Amino acid sequence: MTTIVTPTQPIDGQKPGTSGLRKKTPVFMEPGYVENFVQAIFDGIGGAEGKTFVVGGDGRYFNDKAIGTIIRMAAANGAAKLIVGQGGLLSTPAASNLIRKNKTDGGIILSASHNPGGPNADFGIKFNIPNGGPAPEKVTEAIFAATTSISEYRISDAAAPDLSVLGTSDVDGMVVQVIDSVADYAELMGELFDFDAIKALFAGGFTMCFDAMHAVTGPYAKAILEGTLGAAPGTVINGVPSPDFGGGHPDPNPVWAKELVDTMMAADAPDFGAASDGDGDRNMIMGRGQFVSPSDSLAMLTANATHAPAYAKGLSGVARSMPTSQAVDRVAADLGIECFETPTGWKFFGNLLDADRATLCGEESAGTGSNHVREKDGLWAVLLWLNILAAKGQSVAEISAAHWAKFGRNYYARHDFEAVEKAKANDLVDTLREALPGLVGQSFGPFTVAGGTNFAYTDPVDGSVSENQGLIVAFEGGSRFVIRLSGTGTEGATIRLYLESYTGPDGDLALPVDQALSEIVAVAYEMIGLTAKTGRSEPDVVT
Ligand code: G16
Repeated sequence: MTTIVTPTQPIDGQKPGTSGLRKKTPVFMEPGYVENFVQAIFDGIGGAEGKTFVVGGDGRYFNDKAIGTIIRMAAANGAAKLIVGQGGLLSTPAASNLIRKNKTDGGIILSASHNPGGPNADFGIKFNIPNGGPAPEKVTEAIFAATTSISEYRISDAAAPDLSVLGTSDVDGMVVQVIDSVADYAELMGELFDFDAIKALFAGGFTMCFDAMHAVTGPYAKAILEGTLGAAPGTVINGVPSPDFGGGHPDPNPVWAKELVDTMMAADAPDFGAASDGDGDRNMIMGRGQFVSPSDSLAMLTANATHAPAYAKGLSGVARSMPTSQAVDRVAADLGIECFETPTGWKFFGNLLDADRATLCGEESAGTGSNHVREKDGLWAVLLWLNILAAKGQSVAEISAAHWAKFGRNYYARHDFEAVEKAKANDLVDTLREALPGLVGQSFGPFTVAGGTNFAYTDPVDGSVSENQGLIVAFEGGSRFVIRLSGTGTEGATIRLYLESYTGPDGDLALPVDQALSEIVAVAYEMIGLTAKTGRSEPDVVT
């Protein structure tokens, strides 16, 4: 077998965003596109010679072909070994676990997360570092720099092995180990949680619906929930991964997980409902007749985490992304632990977790996780909820009501405006940014502006600074809105408007969310000049 050194040229736009490089699938399928980016990953991390990597993806269209290319390129770049999930499948948290457990030099994960999959949908590649977490900005910048100066890539002409068969093979002197995609992850979950208590819960007639959304979590959820914990067969729905996710968006929110929402809102709803996304790192939590917002879920998990064996000794701290509601801040203050506010992107939690400054982390975008891996973890969040429900013997509704009665309620929603012309979206954000300093003290409807911030973050561990991470307009009394442009969209710009209205423990804690937010929505739309600047008056998606 020989290594072929292929001359190439830089391809525009191979700049990793919030979570790796995400583009339309046909872009990734252009000749040399994957090859250039993978070579840039290897070059950006100082070469692959003698290194070991984990490789896997969420099974979306083109996953198999891209993995074949990565295997042949890793061999040609002198890698010692690849650990690959069977069939090329690994959930993002499972990949993070394997990187850590095997002390590898990192991993390459193929996913566009919650974005749809298929020949005309979305694809993505990201690199995770040896701690198991997404590459921080200094690494993604080095990878991007390599994409702009690349002149050749290296690929073996050996055939990639059959990934459906477990075992070890040799590709041009490199070991490829195909492993069970689920086993190591399932073992880790068994170490973190009180599986006996959850088993007893199910044995006592507790019912649940888990929507895997035709994505990668299906095999994990079936093995753990139905196989190990004894949930009734059929608890996991849409449990077979498909390359186009059954034609849907594998995005666990009330819009895209409608089948689950309908089930949980029905008169005969199960006790508990949950969904996970394309690559298994996001989660949605529901009780009977009730959606738990991701921000509330983080706050409630933080308040109750000590019921799970892994967190029984307490939490060192907690972290949330800036647009996530401030509900968890109140819990952290009550527990007397640190609470960090980071930019959007799981990569910003890595240093806090490594330094044991934070034990739990979470985001409004349906991501929650802990120090067990360095990615957010959908099934982990579901299992922590189950552990808490089992330990407390309460329903989701009872836990929520008690939580709000103690801490008050941060009513919360995110409005997304998709495929907005980039120039218009930038103009909207630029105009508000310039207006921020003059807003303080002004009144809009019932709200008086307490502060306007162009959010910047200084990492408390390594001192690195990330600027321009979103605009915050804070009102007196704890309500606020945040605006930023998505870093994961693949078409035009996606404007994300995050709306939060705080009601204290003595206020009305059981309002419909849209009613509780109606005034702040009207004020925010007006203040950002939404319709004047974009022509839009309704969000495309509300989560
Ligand atoms: C990624 C990041 C998250 C982020 C989300 C949305 O998640 O890991 O930290 O909150 O994107 O980002 P944006 O608002 O920039 O679109 P995932 O699940 O897509 O990998």
